Amino acid sequence: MTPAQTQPLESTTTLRHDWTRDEVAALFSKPFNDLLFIAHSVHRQFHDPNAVQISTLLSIKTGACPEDCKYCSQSGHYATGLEKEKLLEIEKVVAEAREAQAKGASRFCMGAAWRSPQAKDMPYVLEMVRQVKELNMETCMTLGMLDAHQARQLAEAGLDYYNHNLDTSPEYYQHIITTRRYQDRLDTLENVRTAGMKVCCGGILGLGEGRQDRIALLQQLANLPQHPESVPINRLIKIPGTPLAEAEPIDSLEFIRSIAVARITMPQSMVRLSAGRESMSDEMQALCFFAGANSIFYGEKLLTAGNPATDRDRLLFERLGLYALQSGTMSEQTQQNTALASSPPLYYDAMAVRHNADLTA
Ligand code: SAM
Ligand code: DTB
Ligand code: SF4
Repeated sequence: MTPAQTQPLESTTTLRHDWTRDEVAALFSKPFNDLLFIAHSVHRQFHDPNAVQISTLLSIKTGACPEDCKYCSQSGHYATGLEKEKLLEIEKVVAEAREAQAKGASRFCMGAAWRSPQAKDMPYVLEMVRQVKELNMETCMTLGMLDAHQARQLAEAGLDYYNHNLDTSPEYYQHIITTRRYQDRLDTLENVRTAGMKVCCGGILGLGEGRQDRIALLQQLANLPQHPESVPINRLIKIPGTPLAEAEPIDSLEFIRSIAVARITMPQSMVRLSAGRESMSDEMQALCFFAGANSIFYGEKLLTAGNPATDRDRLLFERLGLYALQSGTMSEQTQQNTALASSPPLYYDAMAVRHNADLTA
């Protein structure tokens, strides 16, 4: 069955960029079953519900970061015991990309612990992009803030995605990071867009924020001039030595709700169940996929922290009947499904949704 045939909603979704906080809050407040039903219906309308895009991460420059993000193992402000590493050699990065591709990753994401790249680093990272592209993999980088020139350089080298997260609400941001402003993040996102790259932008949950901050984060993301193609939702991995080492974990159902709201407000985007899967049960991950997550990081290490064993992920995919999207198929699928979707806005009425569901039974 195609996604269009299985979706129970009569009307379909248009992309909106004018979400109010009250509207996002109303989604969060829905009964869990209603919220998940709506999110899953939207998901089927735009995506193959059993396809998951797989990315693999590599830290290309580790630790000693001048920024003070309170969650991060790599910040030079905290004693986390992390071993620092200079910018890796290009050959080493390409070898890692080749290995990730052999294991099924369609995208290779390279992360550097910088506030922003320096001019002397650019030729190396540009060459990394060119050589990983030659493997016929999608490329993503996260190097901190970019000015317009750096963004153009990366785009010209062929970089597909740039990851730069808003992390939390504008109001809570200063409690988490003091060395830059929310507006700095928005400026980099604009430079990335203007240069023509795809945007990967999301946040972390479990920083001690309240629901109002999760609402505001998702509202910010959904109201960007264009939705990020990729929306990573990270669950805080508590790093000893950081100020958030003892943070109260976010409730699992609240995390799943957040995935569902991301799916509803950014229907066409890939929502990535990002850091923190190691601490999630298979059942919780299954609910995240049902709620609209359709991308993961695969491989036993993220940048510095752990990720589920590849055997566990393979088994999970098998048990859930999920399969890995091949490079390129995601955008084709999204385009196809977008073409299937017509213009009337989705009417978020749980009773109407139930009624329509009955009609398709
Ligand atoms: N330095 C770059 C920057 O800040 O944009 C990129 C690297 S940073 C590690 C990328 C993202 O990873 C952060 O924005 C944050 O959302 C996530 N992250 C970092 N440490 C994390 C942790 N301990 N748990 C969960 N997510 C984390
Ligand atoms: C994102 O949102 N999550 C990834 C990726 N973008 C770069 C990074 C997760 C990092 C988790 C902590 C670590 O490995 O140090
Ligand atoms: Fe540096 Fe990025 Fe970590 Fe912040 S999240 S300390 S900018 S590596």
